[in-house]
Amino acid sequence: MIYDAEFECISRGELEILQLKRLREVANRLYENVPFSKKKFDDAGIKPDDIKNIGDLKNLPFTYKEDLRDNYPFGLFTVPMDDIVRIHASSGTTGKPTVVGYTQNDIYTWSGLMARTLASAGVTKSDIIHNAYGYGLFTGGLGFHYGAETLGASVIPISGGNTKRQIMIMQDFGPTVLTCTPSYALHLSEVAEDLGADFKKMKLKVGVFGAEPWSNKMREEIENKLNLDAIDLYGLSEIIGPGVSSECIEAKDGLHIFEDHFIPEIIDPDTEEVLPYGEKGELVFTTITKQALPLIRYRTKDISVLNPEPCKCGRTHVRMERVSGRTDDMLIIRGVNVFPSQIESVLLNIEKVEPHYQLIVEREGALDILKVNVEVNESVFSDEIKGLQKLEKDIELEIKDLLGVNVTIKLVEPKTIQRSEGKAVRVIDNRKI
Ligand code: DLL
Repeated sequence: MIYDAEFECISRGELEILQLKRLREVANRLYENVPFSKKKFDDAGIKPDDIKNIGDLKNLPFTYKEDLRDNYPFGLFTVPMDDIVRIHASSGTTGKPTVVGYTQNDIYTWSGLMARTLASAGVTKSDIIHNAYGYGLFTGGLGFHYGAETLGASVIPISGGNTKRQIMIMQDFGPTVLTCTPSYALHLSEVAEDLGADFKKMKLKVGVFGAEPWSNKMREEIENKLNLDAIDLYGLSEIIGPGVSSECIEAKDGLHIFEDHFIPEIIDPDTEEVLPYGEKGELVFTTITKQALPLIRYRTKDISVLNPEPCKCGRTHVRMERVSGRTDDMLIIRGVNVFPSQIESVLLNIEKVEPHYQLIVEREGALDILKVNVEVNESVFSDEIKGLQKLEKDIELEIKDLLGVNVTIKLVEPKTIQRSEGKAVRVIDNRKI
């Protein structure tokens, strides 16, 4: 079903006119309300009124995650705090999160886009949605929740965790739609198996999965194990949260980007040059309807390809291929974004450990496990085993407190972590997805 045919099936010509009008409004809004953005425009020698056609977008300055960090927490908001009704956040490259804000109107926009996303997965108001994305600062839980209500579906706000109880609720309440990360979907299937619960006897027909990379192979596995159609959706907090792009159930072949709200570009991350459709590069988005925190040419660091071919579902918006990787070293562990540099900064604050460490990511069953091997100095290593175990637990707690992620710390002998002559290999990712 197409939720918003007027905009989702708009002709390319009309779309460009709409995008240009909205882009000019956003550029003016930033220029007039955010000193940081005005300076960026001035430094680039450009004024919002210089935007005469949509091709002029490429002359505007980029926005980076660091810009949000440098203006932490609310410095890039274009409206006074009185007009902000919601705040979310995701991990940044340092200990500080990236903070995003929404006006009431932004919440309407976002809810509409999430209703669109659900509709493109074939969900209707008759469905019951088991929403196992985390509720809280993460945009997943509340993003889906509001979208489900806007569509008129019934939503079970189960959030993440307590998996056995989730299986019971799925059996008893009969949800027809499952929303969670793809790895959690697989975990649910394992726990169900242990409990002797059978997905073939449940009513689930579709799952809307995203927030972390996954592959078509993993899609097949999920579809077989959970007995449903699995749909990919993509988004990031800075741009709005989930609801930036979504697959359609008709084709399941690329994610339609909601171009009446976000203008995508693919660039070469090194030269920063815009690449033509069909070439692989870094995704860059410009938000053209958001009020509180509009961003121009935001560098996502996600790697994808844009496909302008018409789709059999009738939507005219370009499709992006599944995100195939990132240009930086960000890891996503059970939906939580983790940068090796964050782990490093915790370790470096602990006296007894050396600055030599390695992160090992594994998938045990369906769950991501992050192990950290850390060298300690000779005197610590010759301590009693009890002391070493306590230190391991202390570091684990510290990381959990600061970054919200569970890790397993293993203290290792001095000089056992391989030294490298070039870039240190800090991360070994053994997950096969
Ligand atoms: O993960 C928003 C979201 C919530 C998307 C629920 C989908 C479902 P952040 O926490 O800011 O926001 O993380 C954004 O996650 O830059 C990608 O690297 C990655 N990501 C999100 N969706 C996908 C996907 C949410 N479908 C970062 N495939 C992004 C691959 C994804 N990676």
